[in-house]
Amino acid sequence: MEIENEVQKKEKKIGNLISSIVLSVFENSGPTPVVYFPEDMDNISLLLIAMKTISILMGESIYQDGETLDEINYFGIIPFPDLKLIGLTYFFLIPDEKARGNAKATTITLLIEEKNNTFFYENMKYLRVILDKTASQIQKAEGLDEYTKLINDMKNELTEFTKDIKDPFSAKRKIKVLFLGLDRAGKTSFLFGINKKYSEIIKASPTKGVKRTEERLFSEQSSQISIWDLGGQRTYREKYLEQSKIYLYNMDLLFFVIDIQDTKRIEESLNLFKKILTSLKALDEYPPIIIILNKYDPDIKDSEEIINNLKLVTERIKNNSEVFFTKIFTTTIFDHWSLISAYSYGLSQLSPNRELFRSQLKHFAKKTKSEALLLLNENGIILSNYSKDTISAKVFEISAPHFQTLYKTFKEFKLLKQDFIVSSGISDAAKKVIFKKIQVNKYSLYLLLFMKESQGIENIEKNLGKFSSNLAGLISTYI
Ligand SMILES: Nc1nc2c(ncn2[C@@H]2O[C@H](COP(=O)(O)OP(=O)(O)OP(=O)(O)O)[C@@H](O)[C@H]2O)c(=O)[nH]1
Ligand SMILES: [Mg+2]
Repeated sequence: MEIENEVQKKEKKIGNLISSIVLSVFENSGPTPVVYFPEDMDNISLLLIAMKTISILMGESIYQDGETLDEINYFGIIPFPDLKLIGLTYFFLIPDEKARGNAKATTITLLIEEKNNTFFYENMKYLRVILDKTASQIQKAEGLDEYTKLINDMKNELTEFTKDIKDPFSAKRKIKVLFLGLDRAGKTSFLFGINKKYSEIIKASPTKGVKRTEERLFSEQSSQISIWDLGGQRTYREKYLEQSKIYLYNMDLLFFVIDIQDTKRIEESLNLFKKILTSLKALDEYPPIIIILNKYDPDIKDSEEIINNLKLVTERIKNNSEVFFTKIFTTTIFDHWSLISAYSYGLSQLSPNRELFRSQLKHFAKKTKSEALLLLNENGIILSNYSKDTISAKVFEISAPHFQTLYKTFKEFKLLKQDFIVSSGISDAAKKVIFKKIQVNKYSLYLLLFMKESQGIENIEKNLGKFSSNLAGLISTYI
Protein backbone atom coordinates (compact mmCIF):
# COMPACT_ATOMS: atom_id res chain seq x y z
CA MET A 1 0.00 0.00 0.00
CA GLU A 2 2.71 2.39 1.02
CA ILE A 3 4.81 1.43 -1.95
CA GLU A 4 1.90 2.08 -4.23
CA ASN A 5 1.50 5.54 -2.78
CA GLU A 6 5.11 6.28 -3.43
CA VAL A 7 4.71 5.19 -7.02
CA GLN A 8 1.61 7.28 -7.45
CA LYS A 9 3.32 10.30 -5.99
CA LYS A 10 6.16 9.88 -8.38
CA GLU A 11 3.87 9.46 -11.36
CA LYS A 12 2.01 12.59 -10.47
CA LYS A 13 5.19 14.54 -10.16
CA ILE A 14 6.47 13.44 -13.54
CA GLY A 15 3.16 14.31 -15.12
CA ASN A 16 3.42 17.71 -13.50
CA LEU A 17 6.97 18.43 -14.47
CA ILE A 18 5.72 21.75 -15.76
CA SER A 19 4.41 23.55 -12.68
CA SER A 20 2.56 26.23 -14.53
CA ILE A 21 2.04 28.14 -17.74
CA VAL A 22 1.31 31.86 -17.83
CA LEU A 23 0.31 34.05 -20.73
CA SER A 24 0.94 37.70 -19.84
CA VAL A 25 0.00 40.76 -21.83
CA PHE A 26 1.02 44.37 -21.37
CA GLU A 27 -2.40 45.97 -21.01
CA ASN A 28 -3.18 49.62 -20.28
CA SER A 29 -3.04 48.84 -16.60
CA GLY A 30 0.38 47.22 -16.93
CA PRO A 31 1.64 43.64 -17.21
CA THR A 32 -1.35 41.33 -16.70
CA PRO A 33 -1.55 37.54 -16.44
CA VAL A 34 -4.43 36.76 -18.78
CA VAL A 35 -4.41 32.98 -19.14
CA TYR A 36 -2.75 30.63 -16.69
CA PHE A 37 -2.58 27.11 -15.55
CA PRO A 38 -3.21 25.74 -12.96
CA GLU A 39 -6.32 27.84 -12.60
CA ASP A 40 -5.99 28.25 -8.85
CA MET A 41 -2.56 29.89 -9.02
CA ASP A 42 -2.21 32.69 -6.50
CA ASN A 43 -2.38 36.27 -7.65
CA ILE A 44 0.89 37.41 -6.19
CA SER A 45 2.90 34.78 -8.05
CA LEU A 46 1.01 35.49 -11.24
CA LEU A 47 1.65 39.18 -11.06
CA LEU A 48 5.30 38.65 -10.27
CA ILE A 49 5.69 36.42 -13.33
CA ALA A 50 3.84 38.84 -15.60
CA MET A 51 5.80 41.86 -14.39
CA LYS A 52 9.22 40.26 -14.43
CA THR A 53 8.94 38.65 -17.85
CA ILE A 54 7.41 41.64 -19.52
CA SER A 55 9.71 44.21 -17.96
CA ILE A 56 12.92 42.26 -18.56
CA LEU A 57 11.97 41.68 -22.11
CA MET A 58 10.49 44.99 -22.93
CA GLY A 59 13.06 47.45 -21.70
CA GLU A 60 11.00 50.58 -21.82
CA SER A 61 9.96 50.89 -25.39
CA ILE A 62 12.11 48.63 -27.49
CA TYR A 63 9.27 47.69 -29.73
CA GLN A 64 8.22 51.20 -30.58
CA ASP A 65 11.31 51.99 -32.54
CA GLY A 66 10.11 50.94 -35.93
CA GLU A 67 10.78 47.27 -35.61
CA THR A 68 8.25 44.99 -37.21
CA LEU A 69 6.31 42.38 -35.32
CA ASP A 70 8.39 39.55 -36.67
CA GLU A 71 11.64 41.05 -35.47
CA ILE A 72 10.54 40.81 -31.87
CA ASN A 73 10.73 37.26 -30.71
CA TYR A 74 13.09 36.25 -27.98
CA PHE A 75 13.49 33.23 -25.82
CA GLY A 76 15.03 33.37 -22.40
CA ILE A 77 15.41 31.39 -19.24
CA ILE A 78 14.49 33.52 -16.27
CA PRO A 79 14.89 32.59 -12.61
CA PHE A 80 12.15 33.26 -10.04
CA PRO A 81 14.04 32.61 -6.83
CA ASP A 82 11.18 33.83 -4.63
CA LEU A 83 8.91 31.16 -6.07
CA LYS A 84 11.70 28.55 -6.31
CA LEU A 85 10.79 28.27 -9.96
CA ILE A 86 12.56 28.80 -13.22
CA GLY A 87 10.83 30.01 -16.35
CA LEU A 88 11.29 29.54 -20.06
CA THR A 89 9.80 32.67 -21.56
CA TYR A 90 8.94 33.53 -25.10
CA PHE A 91 8.43 37.20 -25.80
CA PHE A 92 6.47 38.47 -28.78
CA LEU A 93 4.00 41.12 -29.85
CA ILE A 94 0.28 40.98 -30.47
CA PRO A 95 -0.80 43.52 -33.06
CA ASP A 96 -3.27 46.04 -31.67
CA GLU A 97 -4.05 49.34 -33.33
CA LYS A 98 -5.20 50.89 -30.10
CA ALA A 99 -2.02 50.12 -28.16
CA ARG A 100 1.12 52.24 -27.94
CA GLY A 101 3.37 51.30 -30.83
CA ASN A 102 0.43 49.42 -32.41
CA ALA A 103 1.26 46.28 -30.51
CA LYS A 104 1.06 44.74 -27.08
CA ALA A 105 4.06 43.13 -25.47
CA THR A 106 3.24 39.54 -24.63
CA THR A 107 4.99 36.64 -22.94
CA ILE A 108 4.31 32.95 -22.59
CA THR A 109 6.17 31.45 -19.65
CA LEU A 110 6.58 27.79 -18.77
CA LEU A 111 7.59 27.27 -15.17
CA ILE A 112 9.28 24.33 -13.56
CA GLU A 113 10.91 23.76 -10.19
CA GLU A 114 14.42 25.20 -9.93
CA LYS A 115 15.98 21.81 -9.36
CA ASN A 116 14.71 20.54 -12.70
CA ASN A 117 16.28 23.37 -14.67
CA THR A 118 18.25 21.04 -16.96
CA PHE A 119 14.93 20.00 -18.47
CA PHE A 120 14.76 23.34 -20.27
CA TYR A 121 18.31 23.20 -21.58
CA GLU A 122 18.01 19.62 -22.72
CA ASN A 123 14.68 20.08 -24.47
CA MET A 124 15.16 23.60 -25.72
CA LYS A 125 14.72 22.80 -29.37
CA TYR A 126 11.40 21.08 -28.91
CA LEU A 127 10.06 23.61 -26.43
CA ARG A 128 10.98 26.48 -28.72
CA VAL A 129 8.98 24.95 -31.55
CA ILE A 130 5.90 24.50 -29.37
CA LEU A 131 6.08 27.98 -27.89
CA ASP A 132 6.74 29.59 -31.22
CA LYS A 133 3.79 27.81 -32.78
CA THR A 134 1.43 28.81 -29.99
CA ALA A 135 2.65 32.40 -30.07
CA SER A 136 2.01 32.79 -33.77
CA GLN A 137 -1.49 31.40 -33.32
CA ILE A 138 -2.10 33.85 -30.49
CA GLN A 139 -0.96 36.72 -32.68
CA LYS A 140 -3.81 35.91 -35.05
CA ALA A 141 -6.40 35.02 -32.41
CA GLU A 142 -9.45 37.12 -31.66
CA GLY A 143 -9.50 37.39 -27.91
CA LEU A 144 -9.45 35.81 -24.49
CA ASP A 145 -11.51 32.72 -25.34
CA GLU A 146 -9.24 31.80 -28.18
CA TYR A 147 -6.12 32.54 -26.11
CA THR A 148 -7.42 30.21 -23.43
CA LYS A 149 -8.05 27.46 -25.92
CA LEU A 150 -4.58 27.82 -27.48
CA ILE A 151 -2.78 27.79 -24.13
CA ASN A 152 -4.82 24.78 -23.12
CA ASP A 153 -3.86 22.98 -26.32
CA MET A 154 -0.24 23.77 -25.61
CA LYS A 155 -0.60 22.48 -22.08
CA ASN A 156 -1.93 19.18 -23.38
CA GLU A 157 0.86 18.89 -25.89
CA LEU A 158 3.45 19.52 -23.18
CA THR A 159 1.84 17.06 -20.78
CA GLU A 160 1.98 14.46 -23.50
CA PHE A 161 5.64 15.24 -24.09
CA THR A 162 6.72 15.21 -20.44
CA LYS A 163 4.74 12.13 -19.56
CA ASP A 164 7.47 9.86 -20.95
CA ILE A 165 10.30 11.53 -19.12
CA LYS A 166 11.40 9.07 -16.51
CA ASP A 167 14.88 10.11 -15.43
CA PRO A 168 15.26 12.60 -12.65
CA PHE A 169 17.25 15.60 -13.79
CA SER A 170 20.71 16.35 -12.56
CA ALA A 171 20.86 19.75 -10.96
CA LYS A 172 23.82 20.73 -13.07
CA ARG A 173 23.62 21.28 -16.77
CA LYS A 174 26.48 19.33 -18.30
CA ILE A 175 27.88 20.74 -21.50
CA LYS A 176 30.26 18.91 -23.79
CA VAL A 177 32.38 20.89 -26.22
CA LEU A 178 34.67 19.12 -28.69
CA PHE A 179 37.74 20.27 -30.58
CA LEU A 180 38.32 18.09 -33.62
CA GLY A 181 40.59 18.29 -36.65
CA LEU A 182 43.72 16.77 -38.14
CA ASP A 183 46.92 16.50 -36.15
CA ARG A 184 48.91 19.76 -36.07
CA ALA A 185 45.85 21.85 -36.97
CA GLY A 186 46.40 23.87 -33.81
CA LYS A 187 43.60 22.73 -31.47
CA THR A 188 45.70 22.53 -28.34
CA SER A 189 47.47 25.80 -29.14
CA PHE A 190 44.10 27.49 -29.66
CA LEU A 191 42.99 26.48 -26.18
CA PHE A 192 46.29 27.56 -24.62
CA GLY A 193 45.98 30.85 -26.50
CA ILE A 194 42.49 31.51 -25.15
CA ASN A 195 43.83 31.07 -21.65
CA LYS A 196 46.95 33.12 -22.42
CA LYS A 197 49.22 30.23 -21.58
CA TYR A 198 51.73 31.31 -24.16
CA SER A 199 54.71 29.47 -22.75
CA GLU A 200 52.72 26.24 -23.08
CA ILE A 201 52.12 26.82 -26.79
CA ILE A 202 55.85 26.65 -27.42
CA LYS A 203 56.16 23.40 -25.51
CA ALA A 204 52.99 21.74 -26.80
CA SER A 205 53.36 18.21 -28.09
CA PRO A 206 50.78 16.23 -30.07
CA THR A 207 47.76 15.36 -27.95
CA LYS A 208 47.48 11.70 -27.07
CA GLY A 209 43.88 10.53 -26.94
CA VAL A 210 41.73 13.13 -25.22
CA LYS A 211 42.64 16.03 -23.01
CA ARG A 212 39.74 17.32 -20.95
CA THR A 213 39.51 20.68 -19.21
CA GLU A 214 36.71 22.63 -17.58
CA GLU A 215 35.65 26.09 -18.74
CA ARG A 216 34.09 28.61 -16.39
CA LEU A 217 32.46 31.73 -17.71
CA PHE A 218 31.72 32.85 -14.15
CA SER A 219 32.91 31.45 -10.89
CA GLU A 220 29.26 31.25 -9.81
CA GLN A 221 28.07 29.35 -12.84
CA SER A 222 25.97 26.31 -12.11
CA SER A 223 26.57 24.44 -15.36
CA GLN A 224 29.61 22.38 -16.07
CA ILE A 225 31.37 22.98 -19.39
CA SER A 226 33.79 20.23 -20.39
CA ILE A 227 36.17 20.95 -23.22
CA TRP A 228 37.43 17.83 -24.99
CA ASP A 229 40.57 18.35 -27.04
CA LEU A 230 40.91 15.22 -29.15
CA GLY A 231 44.25 14.20 -30.58
CA GLY A 232 44.15 14.40 -34.37
CA GLN A 233 46.69 11.73 -35.27
CA ARG A 234 45.30 8.95 -37.41
CA THR A 235 44.95 6.33 -34.65
CA TYR A 236 43.07 8.72 -32.39
CA ARG A 237 40.84 9.88 -35.21
CA GLU A 238 39.95 6.32 -36.10
CA LYS A 239 39.20 5.59 -32.50
CA TYR A 240 36.77 8.43 -31.98
CA LEU A 241 34.99 7.73 -35.24
CA GLU A 242 34.70 4.03 -34.43
CA GLN A 243 33.60 4.66 -30.88
CA SER A 244 31.49 7.63 -31.73
CA LYS A 245 28.99 6.66 -29.06
CA ILE A 246 31.56 7.47 -26.44
CA TYR A 247 33.31 10.42 -27.97
CA LEU A 248 30.84 12.22 -30.19
CA TYR A 249 27.64 11.39 -28.39
CA ASN A 250 25.82 14.12 -26.48
CA MET A 251 27.91 16.88 -27.94
CA ASP A 252 26.64 20.41 -27.41
CA LEU A 253 29.13 22.27 -29.54
CA LEU A 254 31.84 21.37 -32.02
CA PHE A 255 34.93 23.34 -33.01
CA PHE A 256 36.47 21.89 -36.14
CA VAL A 257 40.00 23.19 -36.68
CA ILE A 258 41.73 23.34 -40.08
CA ASP A 259 45.31 24.44 -40.78
CA ILE A 260 44.74 26.93 -43.59
CA GLN A 261 48.46 26.99 -44.43
CA ASP A 262 48.67 23.26 -45.05
CA THR A 263 47.49 23.23 -48.66
CA LYS A 264 48.44 19.58 -49.19
CA ARG A 265 46.20 18.34 -46.39
CA ILE A 266 43.10 20.41 -47.02
CA GLU A 267 41.35 17.53 -48.81
CA GLU A 268 42.19 15.18 -45.97
CA SER A 269 40.82 17.69 -43.51
CA LEU A 270 37.57 18.16 -45.42
CA ASN A 271 37.18 14.40 -45.64
CA LEU A 272 37.49 14.12 -41.90
CA PHE A 273 34.84 16.82 -41.55
CA LYS A 274 32.51 14.81 -43.78
CA LYS A 275 33.06 11.66 -41.77
CA ILE A 276 32.31 13.48 -38.55
CA LEU A 277 29.05 14.82 -39.97
CA THR A 278 28.08 11.33 -41.08
CA SER A 279 28.73 10.02 -37.56
CA LEU A 280 26.76 12.83 -36.01
CA LYS A 281 23.80 12.17 -38.26
CA ALA A 282 23.89 8.51 -37.34
CA LEU A 283 23.77 9.53 -33.68
CA ASP A 284 21.02 12.03 -34.42
CA GLU A 285 23.18 14.80 -32.95
CA TYR A 286 23.07 18.26 -34.45
CA PRO A 287 25.35 20.54 -32.45
CA PRO A 288 26.27 23.99 -33.78
CA ILE A 289 29.62 23.76 -35.55
CA ILE A 290 32.30 26.44 -35.47
CA ILE A 291 34.86 26.01 -38.22
CA ILE A 292 38.22 27.43 -37.29
CA LEU A 293 40.57 28.18 -40.16
CA ASN A 294 43.71 28.43 -38.12
CA LYS A 295 47.26 29.62 -38.78
CA TYR A 296 45.81 32.57 -40.65
CA ASP A 297 48.94 34.45 -39.62
CA PRO A 298 49.11 38.23 -40.18
CA ASP A 299 52.21 38.11 -42.40
CA ILE A 300 50.94 35.53 -44.89
CA LYS A 301 47.19 35.99 -44.88
CA ASP A 302 47.21 38.03 -48.08
CA SER A 303 49.28 35.59 -50.07
CA GLU A 304 47.68 34.03 -53.11
CA GLU A 305 47.95 30.54 -51.68
CA ILE A 306 46.09 31.42 -48.49
CA ILE A 307 43.43 33.37 -50.35
CA ASN A 308 42.80 30.37 -52.60
CA ASN A 309 42.70 27.95 -49.69
CA LEU A 310 40.26 30.15 -47.87
CA LYS A 311 37.96 30.31 -50.86
CA LEU A 312 38.09 26.59 -51.46
CA VAL A 313 37.47 25.61 -47.85
CA THR A 314 34.66 28.10 -47.35
CA GLU A 315 32.85 26.87 -50.44
CA ARG A 316 33.28 23.21 -49.63
CA ILE A 317 32.16 23.63 -46.03
CA LYS A 318 29.08 25.49 -47.19
CA ASN A 319 28.18 22.79 -49.68
CA ASN A 320 28.82 19.92 -47.29
CA SER A 321 27.21 21.08 -44.11
CA GLU A 322 23.63 20.25 -45.11
CA VAL A 323 21.35 20.58 -42.11
CA PHE A 324 24.10 21.57 -39.71
CA PHE A 325 24.50 25.09 -38.45
CA THR A 326 28.05 26.19 -39.24
CA LYS A 327 29.97 29.42 -38.81
CA ILE A 328 33.47 30.00 -40.14
CA PHE A 329 36.22 32.01 -38.39
CA THR A 330 39.83 32.71 -39.33
CA THR A 331 42.22 32.61 -36.41
CA THR A 332 45.87 32.74 -35.53
CA ILE A 333 47.70 32.40 -32.24
CA PHE A 334 49.37 35.73 -33.04
CA ASP A 335 46.08 37.58 -32.65
CA HIS A 336 44.43 36.89 -29.34
CA TRP A 337 41.24 38.59 -30.42
CA SER A 338 40.78 36.24 -33.37
CA LEU A 339 40.80 33.32 -30.93
CA ILE A 340 38.49 35.00 -28.45
CA SER A 341 35.98 35.97 -31.15
CA ALA A 342 35.65 32.45 -32.47
CA TYR A 343 35.60 30.87 -29.04
CA SER A 344 33.08 33.33 -27.58
CA TYR A 345 30.81 33.00 -30.55
CA GLY A 346 30.80 29.25 -30.07
CA LEU A 347 30.08 29.41 -26.36
CA SER A 348 27.33 31.96 -26.88
CA GLN A 349 25.54 29.35 -28.99
CA LEU A 350 25.10 27.42 -25.76
CA SER A 351 23.20 30.24 -24.10
CA PRO A 352 19.43 30.19 -24.38
CA ASN A 353 19.52 33.84 -23.34
CA ARG A 354 21.79 35.10 -26.08
CA GLU A 355 19.02 36.85 -28.03
CA LEU A 356 17.80 38.57 -24.90
CA PHE A 357 21.27 39.75 -24.01
CA ARG A 358 21.67 41.17 -27.45
CA SER A 359 18.35 42.98 -27.29
CA GLN A 360 19.37 44.46 -23.94
CA LEU A 361 22.64 45.66 -25.44
CA LYS A 362 20.89 47.11 -28.43
CA HIS A 363 18.51 48.99 -26.20
CA PHE A 364 21.33 50.30 -24.01
CA ALA A 365 23.22 51.37 -27.14
CA LYS A 366 20.23 53.43 -28.21
CA LYS A 367 19.89 55.04 -24.80
CA THR A 368 23.57 55.92 -24.60
CA LYS A 369 23.95 56.79 -28.29
CA SER A 370 26.63 54.15 -28.65
CA GLU A 371 27.73 52.80 -31.99
CA ALA A 372 28.81 49.53 -30.52
CA LEU A 373 28.84 47.65 -27.25
CA LEU A 374 30.63 44.64 -25.90
CA LEU A 375 29.93 42.76 -22.71
CA LEU A 376 32.88 40.74 -21.44
CA ASN A 377 33.48 38.44 -18.54
CA GLU A 378 36.54 38.70 -16.33
CA ASN A 379 38.61 36.60 -18.70
CA GLY A 380 37.77 38.72 -21.69
CA ILE A 381 35.29 36.25 -23.17
CA ILE A 382 32.55 38.09 -25.04
CA LEU A 383 29.15 37.34 -23.56
CA SER A 384 27.30 39.54 -25.95
CA ASN A 385 27.93 42.22 -28.52
CA TYR A 386 26.08 44.73 -30.59
CA SER A 387 27.31 47.07 -33.28
CA LYS A 388 25.58 49.34 -35.70
CA ASP A 389 28.03 48.79 -38.51
CA THR A 390 31.13 46.87 -39.42
CA ILE A 391 33.49 49.80 -38.83
CA SER A 392 32.48 50.05 -35.19
CA ALA A 393 32.84 46.32 -34.90
CA LYS A 394 36.36 46.58 -36.32
CA VAL A 395 37.31 49.32 -33.87
CA PHE A 396 36.33 46.99 -31.12
CA GLU A 397 38.29 44.08 -32.44
CA ILE A 398 41.39 46.15 -32.21
CA SER A 399 40.77 47.93 -28.96
CA ALA A 400 38.88 45.60 -26.63
CA PRO A 401 41.76 43.43 -25.45
CA HIS A 402 44.01 46.45 -24.96
CA PHE A 403 41.42 48.20 -22.86
CA GLN A 404 40.93 45.25 -20.64
CA THR A 405 44.67 44.95 -20.07
CA LEU A 406 44.94 48.69 -19.44
CA TYR A 407 42.06 48.59 -17.03
CA LYS A 408 43.52 45.71 -15.07
CA THR A 409 46.96 47.33 -14.98
CA PHE A 410 45.57 50.67 -13.81
CA LYS A 411 43.50 48.92 -11.23
CA GLU A 412 46.42 46.90 -9.98
CA PHE A 413 48.53 50.02 -9.45
CA LYS A 414 45.55 51.87 -8.01
CA LEU A 415 45.65 54.48 -10.74
CA LEU A 416 41.91 54.54 -11.34
CA LYS A 417 39.85 57.17 -9.61
CA GLN A 418 36.62 56.01 -11.18
CA ASP A 419 35.62 52.64 -12.42
CA PHE A 420 36.17 53.39 -16.08
CA ILE A 421 38.69 54.37 -18.70
CA VAL A 422 37.87 56.81 -21.45
CA SER A 423 39.82 57.33 -24.58
CA SER A 424 39.03 60.21 -26.85
CA GLY A 425 40.44 61.69 -30.02
CA ILE A 426 39.38 58.76 -32.10
CA SER A 427 38.67 59.98 -35.64
CA ASP A 428 37.09 63.12 -34.23
CA ALA A 429 37.10 64.64 -30.79
CA ALA A 430 33.57 63.64 -29.88
CA LYS A 431 34.11 59.92 -30.45
CA LYS A 432 35.08 57.97 -27.44
CA VAL A 433 35.81 54.47 -26.40
CA ILE A 434 34.79 53.80 -22.83
CA PHE A 435 35.76 50.77 -20.86
CA LYS A 436 33.88 50.20 -17.67
CA LYS A 437 33.59 47.55 -15.03
CA ILE A 438 30.02 46.83 -14.01
CA GLN A 439 28.66 44.77 -11.19
CA VAL A 440 25.57 42.71 -11.93
CA ASN A 441 24.58 41.01 -8.68
CA LYS A 442 27.63 39.03 -7.73
CA TYR A 443 28.96 38.97 -11.27
CA SER A 444 31.77 41.28 -12.34
CA LEU A 445 31.44 42.19 -15.97
CA TYR A 446 33.13 44.62 -18.30
CA LEU A 447 31.44 46.88 -20.75
CA LEU A 448 33.14 48.44 -23.73
CA LEU A 449 31.30 51.23 -25.52
CA PHE A 450 32.10 53.11 -28.66
CA MET A 451 30.28 56.44 -28.57
CA LYS A 452 29.85 59.25 -30.98
CA GLU A 453 28.70 61.96 -28.61
CA SER A 454 30.53 63.40 -25.70
CA GLN A 455 27.75 63.48 -23.16
CA GLY A 456 28.12 59.71 -23.20
CA ILE A 457 29.26 59.09 -19.68
CA GLU A 458 26.31 60.74 -18.01
CA ASN A 459 24.06 58.73 -20.28
CA ILE A 460 25.77 55.55 -19.20
CA GLU A 461 25.37 56.29 -15.52
CA LYS A 462 21.76 57.29 -15.99
CA ASN A 463 20.78 54.08 -17.78
CA LEU A 464 23.09 51.63 -16.11
CA GLY A 465 20.76 50.80 -13.22
CA LYS A 466 17.98 49.53 -15.43
CA PHE A 467 20.42 47.77 -17.75
CA SER A 468 22.15 45.98 -14.86
CA SER A 469 18.91 44.96 -13.21
CA ASN A 470 17.64 43.50 -16.48
CA LEU A 471 20.89 41.60 -16.96
CA ALA A 472 20.75 40.43 -13.35
CA GLY A 473 17.55 38.59 -14.17
CA LEU A 474 19.22 36.78 -17.04
CA ILE A 475 22.81 36.17 -16.12
CA SER A 476 22.42 33.35 -13.62
CA THR A 477 20.72 31.40 -16.38
CA TYR A 478 23.11 32.57 -19.13
CA ILE A 479 24.59 29.12 -19.46
N1 LIG B 1 52.01 29.66 -37.61
C1 LIG B 1 51.14 29.18 -36.72
N2 LIG B 1 51.40 28.03 -36.07
C2 LIG B 1 50.48 27.56 -35.22
C3 LIG B 1 49.27 28.23 -34.97
N3 LIG B 1 48.56 27.51 -34.07
C4 LIG B 1 49.33 26.43 -33.77
N4 LIG B 1 50.50 26.45 -34.45
C5 LIG B 1 51.58 25.45 -34.41
O1 LIG B 1 51.11 24.25 -35.00
C6 LIG B 1 51.68 23.11 -34.35
C7 LIG B 1 50.62 22.13 -33.92
O2 LIG B 1 49.82 22.73 -32.91
P1 LIG B 1 48.97 21.89 -31.88
O3 LIG B 1 48.20 22.85 -31.11
O4 LIG B 1 49.80 20.93 -31.14
O5 LIG B 1 48.02 21.08 -32.87
P2 LIG B 1 46.87 20.05 -32.51
O6 LIG B 1 45.76 20.28 -33.46
O7 LIG B 1 46.57 20.09 -31.08
O8 LIG B 1 47.56 18.64 -32.88
P3 LIG B 1 47.19 17.19 -32.30
O9 LIG B 1 47.21 17.29 -30.82
O10 LIG B 1 48.23 16.26 -32.82
O11 LIG B 1 45.86 16.83 -32.84
C8 LIG B 1 52.50 23.66 -33.19
O12 LIG B 1 53.87 23.70 -33.59
C9 LIG B 1 51.97 25.07 -33.00
O13 LIG B 1 52.94 25.94 -32.50
C10 LIG B 1 49.02 29.47 -35.68
O14 LIG B 1 48.00 30.13 -35.53
N5 LIG B 1 49.99 29.88 -36.54
MG1 LIG C 1 46.61 18.79 -29.59
